[in-house]
Amino acid sequence: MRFDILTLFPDFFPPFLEEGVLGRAVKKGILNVRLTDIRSFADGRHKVTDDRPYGGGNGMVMKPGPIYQALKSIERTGDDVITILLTPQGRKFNQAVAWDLAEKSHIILICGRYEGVDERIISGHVDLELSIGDYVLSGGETAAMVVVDAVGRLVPGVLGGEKSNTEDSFEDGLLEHPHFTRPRNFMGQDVPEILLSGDHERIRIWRRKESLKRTLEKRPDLLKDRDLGEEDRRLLKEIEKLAEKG
Ligand code: 9D3
Repeated sequence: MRFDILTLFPDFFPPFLEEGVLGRAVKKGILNVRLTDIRSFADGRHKVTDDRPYGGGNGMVMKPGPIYQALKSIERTGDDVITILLTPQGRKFNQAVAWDLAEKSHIILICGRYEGVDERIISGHVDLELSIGDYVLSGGETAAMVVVDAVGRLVPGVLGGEKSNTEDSFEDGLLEHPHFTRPRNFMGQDVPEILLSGDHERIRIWRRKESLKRTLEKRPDLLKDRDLGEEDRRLLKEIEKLAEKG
């Protein structure tokens, strides 16, 4: 899969693209990420990329010209190309959107800065606007990293030896059970006995129950409107009984 990132801050990205799971996928060539400095497409000696808003008001707006020229410079590979603008006004990014984007062969990400980009870029050259959540960032760069991370790891081969995507908590729609590793006793706290028992079926059920318990406690929204299997319904009843007793 190919990503093109259009940004005024290309230097943010290389460290993030060199480490961990993503770094390995980039080295192997499964992910191809290119950076385009929007400023290099600005005119004149000063390479101005922003300007005052028509109609007045605070803040600056990203000029359409440099972004348009930067987009034009990108060779569109494959027939499944999508151009995305990272903006607070966008559709909220989540795992379902990530799976949709994982189908694309080529994703072009435009990182907004300042108050935003000239509307004519959005109406004429953007297929999708994405936000990563309801909080204020300084620009689209960190959001673009989130999208590359979440989508990139869904591309076959990227996770390699590590656990498969379907084992991930958000794939299952529940929060994960607690994890423990050595030592058996840490600062007076023991690892739950059952995890040392070697009884894989009982461990599986215990983990599933912990998963449901946590989800009910911390993210009840994830359980709403969800069709649970027979085992999950039984475990939830046990959890509710336990809660009643206090
Ligand atoms: C202080 C300016 N804000 C007025 C209420 C508007 C605003 C404009 C531009 C707020 C943030 C930004 C920069 N943010 C992004 O470009 C951005 C973003 C975000 O802020 N939150 C969540 N997702 C994203 S994606 C891009």
